[in-house]
Amino acid sequence: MARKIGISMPCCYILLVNLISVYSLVDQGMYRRNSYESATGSTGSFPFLMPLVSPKTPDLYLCTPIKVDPTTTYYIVGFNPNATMNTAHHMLLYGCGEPGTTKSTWNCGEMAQATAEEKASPCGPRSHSQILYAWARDAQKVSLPAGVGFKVGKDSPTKYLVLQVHYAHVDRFKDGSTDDSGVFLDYTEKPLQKLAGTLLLGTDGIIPAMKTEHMESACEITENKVLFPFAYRVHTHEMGKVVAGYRVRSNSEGIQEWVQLGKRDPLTPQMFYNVTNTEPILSGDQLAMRCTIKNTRHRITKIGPTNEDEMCNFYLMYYVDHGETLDMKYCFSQGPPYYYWSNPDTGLHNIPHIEASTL
Ligand code: IYT
Ligand code: CU
Ligand code: CU
Repeated sequence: MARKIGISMPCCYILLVNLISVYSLVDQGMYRRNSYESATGSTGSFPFLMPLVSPKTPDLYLCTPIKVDPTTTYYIVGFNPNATMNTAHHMLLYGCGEPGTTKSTWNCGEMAQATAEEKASPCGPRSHSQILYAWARDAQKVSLPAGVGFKVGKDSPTKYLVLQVHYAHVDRFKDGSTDDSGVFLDYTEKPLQKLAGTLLLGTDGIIPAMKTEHMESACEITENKVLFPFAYRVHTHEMGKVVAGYRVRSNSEGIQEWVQLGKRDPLTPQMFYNVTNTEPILSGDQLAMRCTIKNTRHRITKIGPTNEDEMCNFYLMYYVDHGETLDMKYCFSQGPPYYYWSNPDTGLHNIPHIEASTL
């Protein structure tokens, strides 16, 4: 059975055909070749919505995939959410090399790796994977800066897009009602010079019982590219207090200057927000991030996938004005008790003070 988008939204079926579904995904992982040809140079809005699902378990994370037409390169330039906080707690849009499963929908919670059976991550194991968009709390439409797009499809490692919707409250589905939460993707086939990318900074590590820990990572940009940062997103679990990201550059006196890129309470909606400083990031700069995590439990807490665990992430969205995005996609450290910015071998100094309010 084909996905229901085309049936429920006849207006948009052509767009679906244009953007994505020269192949359309069907239930048991089979692909059906669609006979429509896409017009070159076209621009449009593709409805990437849940296929009328009726979730019955509270706090379900549901994923649905689309295969991007592999014969065409597309540029996603904006995201127009179709969701309300009455139904969806959050949504994430992933770019994947392979989807987590071949089903039309699957359970893809963070605990997916922890528990077995019927669950899988948004992207396939060892597949290319990046977050392109995040929504929470009735967030409005977002557009990338003018002329900037995420490249997907033919000339990109992003071969699939996967939409994850977190259904927190499911009472309204008891009567069999269905949901089509999702996002309209504004796209163009006109080649764009400026390509968007995301870099994910994070840590592993352990937080001792009843202790406030600083989880830090830093990496040098060694590729000869100029990055224009424009948005950031933070992620922790419930014990996160603050997450901050910085660009670190040595001045002519050899003093490291730390410029803040973003800083947030991670318990506010974990969307992408504008960076606090849009100056370019250059080869030789370091990117650094710190999470302040307060463990109020009488036991240690580790970095891990479940709510019993913690995470420490800072996503930086940037564009390059020519050429490809960074080969470096991740910047992870071992975290506490091993890695701190202040370790002698990091080469970092002039480290920002920790505000008393977060101690
Ligand atoms: C261990 C950890 O920090 N996991 C994060 C970051 C992460 C994101 C992606 C790890 C991998 C990825 O492919 I994309 I490997 C994490 O799971 N973060 C959550 C989502 O589950 C992605 C988040 O909301 O940022
Ligand atoms: Cu959520
Ligand atoms: Cu997490």
